[in-house]
Amino acid sequence: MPSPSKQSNNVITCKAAVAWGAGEPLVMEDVEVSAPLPGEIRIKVVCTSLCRSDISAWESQAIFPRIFGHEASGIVESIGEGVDEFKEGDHVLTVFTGECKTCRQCMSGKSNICQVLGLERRGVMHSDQKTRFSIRGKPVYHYCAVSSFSEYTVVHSGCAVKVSSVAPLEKICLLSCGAAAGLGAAWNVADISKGSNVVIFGLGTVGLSVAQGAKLREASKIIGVDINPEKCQKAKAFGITEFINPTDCNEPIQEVIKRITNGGADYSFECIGDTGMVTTALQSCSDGCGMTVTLGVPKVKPEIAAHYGLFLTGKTLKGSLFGGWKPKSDLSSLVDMYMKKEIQIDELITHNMPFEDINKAFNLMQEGKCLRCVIHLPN
Ligand code: COD
Ligand code: ZN
Repeated sequence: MPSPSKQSNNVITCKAAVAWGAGEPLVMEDVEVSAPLPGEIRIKVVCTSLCRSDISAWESQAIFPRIFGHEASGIVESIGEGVDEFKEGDHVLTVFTGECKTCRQCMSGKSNICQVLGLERRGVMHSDQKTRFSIRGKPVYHYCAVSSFSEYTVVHSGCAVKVSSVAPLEKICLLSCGAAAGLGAAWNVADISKGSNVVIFGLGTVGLSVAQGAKLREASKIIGVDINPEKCQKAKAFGITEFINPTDCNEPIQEVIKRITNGGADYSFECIGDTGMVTTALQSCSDGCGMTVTLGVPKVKPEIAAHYGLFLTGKTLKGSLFGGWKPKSDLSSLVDMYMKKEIQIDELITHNMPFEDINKAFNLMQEGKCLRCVIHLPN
């Protein structure tokens, strides 16, 4: 691929993998990336991993043309006016739910959902509802205000975190979404206690990271549920003590769980993105104190059906986004934990591939043949 070019107005023209329509293979295009506006930075993307929610949005949403990708690492290339926390050359992780540090939610110790830079769903930048990408002058939309399937991207400075320059960017990109979301759901949202019983529905990167979090909290039973039998072996390495494939069971999965946990799990986690499974997860946890945590982003049927009796008996249903982490405040310490080998990430990476092969990563994930594919952008 030819190298990116910079014009006098500081616009960069570079390669990006553009989605032109729902479910259509991405196309490598020459895209103009504007200079960062005040409060923004432009990042040279180094690595980006493919997350299930990129696939779900690509299959089901209507905003096109669009540049997906929201789990990424990179190097700051240029800085917009008024940004003093970054300098050119800083190593960063992008974050799909930002932190302005000044709004009511950011000031609260109880929430990580920023009122200014929270999840952006319309495909534009938070500040002016416009895009920073174009092809021959026509706008190309963003995804989650990150859009890392591009050699360069522009993000709000509140949607990037400076990390240690010695941390391997080809690994820590996973902490920008999936791995951190799972660990945080176990630690911050559920706050799993030692000796408890945990059940995890869906053993992708997110579910396995919940398992790792549960293992590090010394949960006694960590039950993994997945319809893909190939997940069993990997699951053990992440702390799963029992693997159940619902297709092998002669009774509803919640009954199996209740039996092996003597009445229900203390914590259940929905990591599939299927709202029907949220109900099953609630039914699988214990009366009185059982808690279900949702991590999945559903592709279809967003409504949850649950009999009120489930709550009458004292169960809790808790939502989570990005594992409750405040990204700007918390993420660099997760990188440091990885560097000290306190958490595992490498084992979640099943494939590495060059940028031009990005559609292969989409195929692998659709076919359930990978955990994380790390896509390496050109140097
Ligand atoms: N029963 C059991 N297991 C199932 C079933 C089923 N009916 N259906 C699918 N599964 C399994 C699959 O075999 C697979 O192993 C697993 O569920 C899902 O794993 P992946 O690899 O497809 O997905 P992950 O782990 O990358 O993503 C997980 C979520 C589906 C939870 C996804 O919604 C997500 O990434 N959420 C958290 C991140 C987030 O908040 N993103 C928001 C940014 S927009
Ligand atoms: Zn905020």
